[in-house]
Amino acid sequence: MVQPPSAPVNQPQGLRGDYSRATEDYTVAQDWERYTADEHAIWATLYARQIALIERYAAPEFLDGVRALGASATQIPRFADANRVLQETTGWRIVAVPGLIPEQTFFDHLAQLRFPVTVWIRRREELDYLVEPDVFHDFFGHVPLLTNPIFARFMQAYGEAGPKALATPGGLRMLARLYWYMVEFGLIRTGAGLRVYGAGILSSKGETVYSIESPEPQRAPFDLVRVMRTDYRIDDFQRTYFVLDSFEQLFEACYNTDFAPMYRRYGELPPLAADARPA
Ligand code: HBI
Ligand code: FE
Repeated sequence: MVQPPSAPVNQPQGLRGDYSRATEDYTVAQDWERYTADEHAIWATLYARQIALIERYAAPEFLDGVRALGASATQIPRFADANRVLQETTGWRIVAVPGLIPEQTFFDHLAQLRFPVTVWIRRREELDYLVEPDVFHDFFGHVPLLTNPIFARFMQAYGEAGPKALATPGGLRMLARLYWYMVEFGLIRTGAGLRVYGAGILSSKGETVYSIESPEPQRAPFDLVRVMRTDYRIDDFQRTYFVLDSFEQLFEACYNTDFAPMYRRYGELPPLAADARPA
């Protein structure tokens, strides 16, 4: 998700792609009253589809977060309500943004315990597939785990890693792969079997089932260097999912590692293929 924020959007509607009101840190007011009945109905459709799946497929920490947030099944959530829950659990909050924002700003928000959530919602014709984040992806997919102290701490450390990545050739690409595979498309092993925690999967009906049930994709144990070297698909289900043993494993691997030597060693090499199987 690294398009320039000013990229024109095909079909402007409401606040979609409207950066004109954004402040210096790219935040806007959520302006909840502006959502139409049809937009709330789209939320309700998406929410009902995913709620029916997550009990079976999502990680217990994600389900705990969904319960703690107590978001409405029928209306787009008010960010202020989620913020009361987040403040009490991990001290995070969400801020409203018009869409993708520049990397540096994105990293800075995370480092400051602010998660940017896109304000607009997709159209009915786009229920199953969207290239850019909307409020359903950002809120339903990302916000629940921000109630988990270890995962939230990892997200902060991720934001703090931004400046060094931006300053090193190939660094941003490598750091972005960590986000892609471990925040958007991560799986985790539990006592009850493999579960999903990645936001890109859990906001997609098709990939929630595919990532766990399909014999096609590779499911590889988490390996920091391999993750940061592996190319990814943005237009199809993933060829490889990386599997955590615990969120502590992710936090420890990242918090205790200086990424700079990795950037220097691998940053300018071609990536490993998305479906690469190590020799
Ligand atoms: N902006 N709103 C938003 N959401 C993202 O997930 C996002 C972004 N800007 C940059 C970005 N992601 C990526 O470059 C990072 O994940 C590396
Ligand atoms: Fe996302």
